[in-house]
Amino acid sequence: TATQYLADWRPYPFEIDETRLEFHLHPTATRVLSQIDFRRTAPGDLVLDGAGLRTLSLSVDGQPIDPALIHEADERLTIPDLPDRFTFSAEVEIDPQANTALEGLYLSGGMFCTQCEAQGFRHITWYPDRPDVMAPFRVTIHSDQPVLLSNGNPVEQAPGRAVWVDPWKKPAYLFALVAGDLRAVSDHFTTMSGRDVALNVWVRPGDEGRAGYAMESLIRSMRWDETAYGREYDLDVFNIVAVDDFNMGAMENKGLNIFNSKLVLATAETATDGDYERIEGVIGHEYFHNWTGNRITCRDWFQLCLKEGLTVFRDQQFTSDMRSAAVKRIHDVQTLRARQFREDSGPLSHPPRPDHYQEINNFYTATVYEKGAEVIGMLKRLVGDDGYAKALDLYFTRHDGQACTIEDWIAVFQDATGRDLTQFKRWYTDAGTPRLTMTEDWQDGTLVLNFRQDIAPTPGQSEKPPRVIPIAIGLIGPNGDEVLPTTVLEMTEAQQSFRFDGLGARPVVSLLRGFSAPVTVTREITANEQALLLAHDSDAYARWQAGHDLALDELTRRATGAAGSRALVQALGGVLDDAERDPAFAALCLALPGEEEIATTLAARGTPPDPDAIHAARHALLSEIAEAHQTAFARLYEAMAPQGPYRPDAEGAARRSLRLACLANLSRRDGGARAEALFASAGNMTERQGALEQLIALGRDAQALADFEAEFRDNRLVMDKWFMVQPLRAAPDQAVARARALAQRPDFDWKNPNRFRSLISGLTANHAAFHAADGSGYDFLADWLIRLDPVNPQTTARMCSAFETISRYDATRQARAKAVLARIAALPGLSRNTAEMVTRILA
Ligand code: B3K
Ligand code: ZN
Repeated sequence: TATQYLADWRPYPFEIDETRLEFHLHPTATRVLSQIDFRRTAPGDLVLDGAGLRTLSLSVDGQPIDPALIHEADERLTIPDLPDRFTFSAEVEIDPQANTALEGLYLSGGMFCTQCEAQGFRHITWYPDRPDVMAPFRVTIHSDQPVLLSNGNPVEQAPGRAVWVDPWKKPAYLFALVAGDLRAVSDHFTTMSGRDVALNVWVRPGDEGRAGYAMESLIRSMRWDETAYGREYDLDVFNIVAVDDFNMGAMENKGLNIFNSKLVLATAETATDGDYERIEGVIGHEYFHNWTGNRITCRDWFQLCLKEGLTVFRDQQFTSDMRSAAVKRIHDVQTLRARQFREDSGPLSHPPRPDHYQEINNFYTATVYEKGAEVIGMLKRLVGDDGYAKALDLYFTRHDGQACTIEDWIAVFQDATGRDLTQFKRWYTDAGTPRLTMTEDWQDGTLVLNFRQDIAPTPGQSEKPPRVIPIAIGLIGPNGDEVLPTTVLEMTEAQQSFRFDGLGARPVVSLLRGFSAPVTVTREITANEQALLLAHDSDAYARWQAGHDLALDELTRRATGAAGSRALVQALGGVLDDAERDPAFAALCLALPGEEEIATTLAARGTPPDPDAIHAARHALLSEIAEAHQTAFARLYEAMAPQGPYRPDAEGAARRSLRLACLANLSRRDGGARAEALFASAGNMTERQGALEQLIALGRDAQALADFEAEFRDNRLVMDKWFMVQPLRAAPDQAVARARALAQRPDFDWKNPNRFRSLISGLTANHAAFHAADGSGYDFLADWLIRLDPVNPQTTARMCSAFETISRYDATRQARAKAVLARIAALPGLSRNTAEMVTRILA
């Protein structure tokens, strides 16, 4: 399979004045008629993409085109010798029902829907399926389905027929069409310039009562983008559709966002606090794409982080404004470390802007998304809030209607602020997570901080020149007072020192406040100093990080056979005393680093992690904590009981998170009595799922699981949770057997991506179970990847990343994992998606 290179990008030699599409929908034989008005801008052939199309006719200005110009293997149609202006027409037939890959036009529960990013449109008709070819679209849909939707504004609606016109130029990946028996939850929004926009969230009949939160989130998103970025919506209608079969979370198609139903449907009884927060965040994310992605799009797919990094950054800002900024930052850092640092330290490491790929769908990664957002956060820290605002205004005015590159993005910051960002650009082009090492010299009231940055080689990149790293620090005196407020040090060299004079007593450095750069930190610090920061740091992230580091040190020592200390147990006592003042913070501190993170930390220090020892060490430490603080846990469990009806806001979620953290500790001693009581009495899914997870961990789950199933049998999204928590929370030596048994059930509808991911990722997230020494976890995953690949390559390939850490482990585990990967690699007809992932992991 051919590798695509950034260096090979060439401008398309035509522009499109209008694209007209006519769909005659049929489950197995949909006909698509297209007329595309091309205008030449440079010499060259017309090259169109098409995949899996039954081509019925092709013509240019009414003259038939020889079908021999189609090159099936390349999925291309090349027409030479065309005039400067012409209309290309095609008629093709496609089979939505056979489309299990869920790319292009497909059926979900009898409803027609589309997913075109990145290259799905070529499965619909012949087209320049590349993001730098933008056009206004006119779409006519013929179908007996009651609701017919496409992008833009509706211009004709009659039974059996609808016409939609999208006046805004867009690339094909933003095209969408939906036809089905749908019901709308409707509202409207008046924009900052006074235009009225009709808003609809479309769901299946019966789900109307579950779409209210999505609608509220949409309205909050529209208002926020006006106040925070001055961005106004630009069509008469904004539609969101919930579909059950979807490879990803959601898609920002112009004026017609299509969502995985799990990111739309929520009630207190069926959705957790985490679900609500994600719904709000993803509704925001897709809405914000209207400006960062749609009005200004990407020139080519190598630039994916131009829209994704920026839009993640914007949705993070939105969530911090809607909820708690401190909690949001800590959550984001946890996700970045768990997913992106992991990716960056293994065979799949790549820069936020990669320069080659085989299958672009394999690059919708934590690096492109989450690291892409961190890079923007650093840029904002370096140029300041005003500089950032100026640069963004310039970006929107200069590039509206264009398909852009990371170079364009950096240029607006340089032009708006006058700052040279040549070195900064390495954050986009270089892979790898810098390791920042700090040592301290203290003498006569002067503190010198010496920093060194090291970046390990990554696949294809051995040279790693130093990057500019904004290091936010503060200094805390021995009595806990802040002696230096937050100061950003700009590190530009491989080694650099910074000096602070006139200090009274030796302070403790609060390092990397707010997680000011995506780096790992190595420093010498005592448990007492960590405890001081945990108790007194004015920066919430740094305070949490101090406790987290204390816990990680304790856990890694114990997991490698060293004796335990009481430092963490004692420090948590202080956290618990203060817990009622900030329940969310206390809950975050009580959630000790997970087994995966302990493994990562050990591996980074050159010790192959032993999954069983890690599990045992963590279990033992949790039991000590549970015992030492049982009175506080019991008190707080009662104090955090619900005060009135469930509300999915940050305050309520904070109380519930602390309550569930207390429950986890209490369950270690009460045999599950409280968890059973809570499971039976709780009126919301957050507490019910939390209680169920404890019962599974204790092996006392039979009744609760049966009750849960009886109650929610007909609710797919809730049953997904049921499938996920069992392999996730089961004891490691039972989880694989359990997952195998669950996979035999008739309701394990494995072709549905949500159901597949629930069960399979439930297991792969159970670290000691997935990495079982006998290889049973690896075998289980491989068996299912092999089964899913011919059906849905995209979802299969994504889940291969469970293997990205194998080289950390001992020789036996490595050999077992490599053997199953080789088994996958050898399959005849393996998809390009999965083949690329397996090859990279084995390289
Ligand atoms: N842009 C889409 C992702 C499309 C995935 C293609 N495999 C969702 C988002 O990031 O908003
Ligand atoms: Zn996005």
